[in-house]
Amino acid sequence: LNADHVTSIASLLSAPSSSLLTTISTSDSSIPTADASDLESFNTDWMNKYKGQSPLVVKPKSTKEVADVVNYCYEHGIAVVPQGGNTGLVGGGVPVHDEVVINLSNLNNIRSFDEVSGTLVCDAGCVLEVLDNHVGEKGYMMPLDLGAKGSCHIGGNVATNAGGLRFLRYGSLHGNVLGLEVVLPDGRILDGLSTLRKDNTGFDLKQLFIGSEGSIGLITGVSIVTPRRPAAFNVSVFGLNSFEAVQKLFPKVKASLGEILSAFEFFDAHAMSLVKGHATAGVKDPFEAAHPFYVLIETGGSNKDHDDEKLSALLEELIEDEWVDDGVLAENTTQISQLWALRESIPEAAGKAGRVYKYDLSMPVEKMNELVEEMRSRFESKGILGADKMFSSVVGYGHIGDGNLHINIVAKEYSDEAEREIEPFIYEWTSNVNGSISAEHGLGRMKAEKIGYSKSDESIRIMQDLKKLFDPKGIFNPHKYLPGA
Ligand code: FAD
Ligand code: 2HG
Ligand code: ZN
Repeated sequence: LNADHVTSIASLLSAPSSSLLTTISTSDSSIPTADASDLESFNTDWMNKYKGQSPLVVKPKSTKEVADVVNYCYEHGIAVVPQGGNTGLVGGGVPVHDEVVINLSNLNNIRSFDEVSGTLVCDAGCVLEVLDNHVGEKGYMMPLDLGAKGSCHIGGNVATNAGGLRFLRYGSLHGNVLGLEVVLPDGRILDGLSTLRKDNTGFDLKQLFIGSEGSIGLITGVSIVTPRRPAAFNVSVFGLNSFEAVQKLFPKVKASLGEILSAFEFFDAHAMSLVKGHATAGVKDPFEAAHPFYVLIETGGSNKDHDDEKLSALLEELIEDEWVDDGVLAENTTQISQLWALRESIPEAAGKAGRVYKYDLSMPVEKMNELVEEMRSRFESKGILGADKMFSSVVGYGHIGDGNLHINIVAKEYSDEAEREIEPFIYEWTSNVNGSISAEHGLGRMKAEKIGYSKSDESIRIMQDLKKLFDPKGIFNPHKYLPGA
């Protein structure tokens, strides 16, 4: 490791006296060995952008095993990377050098579900979609939903404070998580798995771990409140001719649909082209003509007739009074999935088109498209945007109902030269409109040194003090999250 405060795992493994492998052995006495290709997926992130060289991946099956591994690493000054489903988009879940990967996929039991309160208690390594199916059978749903639901873990969701597609309706994990069980960097277990909705006794410590991206503790258990699953869902997609029309549509839709609105997402024509050209088979443009912008709305309510009536009246008005240029309404669950696929498969389509620089920004809604267009014309004027140029497309989309814009810039290759064309310009621009350079994906490796664009020096110093308090040896997720970590 290129850090003084941690021991190189490679040197420990090669040292004849090293007992690391045997010391961390689980109840299974045969310790599997791995070659480089087995380790590659744990060392490489979802985007293929960040790569580490860890020779060791540990997959504990219980909180006690996590604590033993972490305690061993603490005693020996060995750096670790907590890893969930490895779907993170800022390089936080893979090693920078040869840190030990503590992968939680074997810590995946559902501990309890209370059908009266809707409170779920589970291991951190449970996959989000598995949990959603589990509580779904009892008439509930997880309060968050993301395109990565089939792979990401609830522990990873909490560690990144993931937002996602239904944040608009169900809010942040800071509100939905009731308690956490966390292994601290010295191996102590902080048991805070409360199921209480109200508890004003002292500092709310769990909040520090929500969104801390594995920098101060490893989440092993999660207690979370789940809302009732709506009896009826409806999804509609509109084509609009300007970004101003998108902006105006949001308050109109909110006012008309009220409590049944569960998502309000947008994507531009460039994103639609990407999806049509590169997404999985079956994704189809439902419109005859292309539109500069698209909005997807979802409703979820307890009375289908009531929702249908409300939505039909709104759609009629939107078309007649030209709020939108065109619109389609899903008639069954297959069509609902098809419409959602247009929006949800944008990241995957971008990944198939090339190497993707991803920016996840919060800013006033009226500024969003200005930035996307400025980025595009900046590249055009330099002659570096086009099918076989440095960048092939700039797409804008996101959770507009939450003020969260995603910009994906598709490049031929990842290179310092390409990155210099984008940064620091995009961060400065965002900072100048008082936005956030990380709305929901976190800081990870990508933005550890950039936090100053969104937070004051004093705030950063306090965060660094907190990091030292929890992790005095700096062994948890080094080189990530905070400057100088
Ligand atoms: P990982 O990628 O494994 O890890 C992410 C970070 O959390 C790392 O820093 C890691 O060290 C830490 N970590 C993981 N598990 C633990 C743990 N148990 N304890 C402590 N630290 C831990 N994000 C959104 O917010 N909204 C979206 O809509 C969204 N959509 C996505 C769509 C796609 C197709 C993809 C690929 C990603 C998307 N993401 C989205 C990003 C990502 O899925 C989320 O950040 C997710 O919450 C990460 O979970 P994970 O289990 O994969 O974590
Ligand atoms: C989404 O909203 C995710 O689809 C991913 O947050 C965004 O890939 C991205 O940039
Ligand atoms: Zn998102």
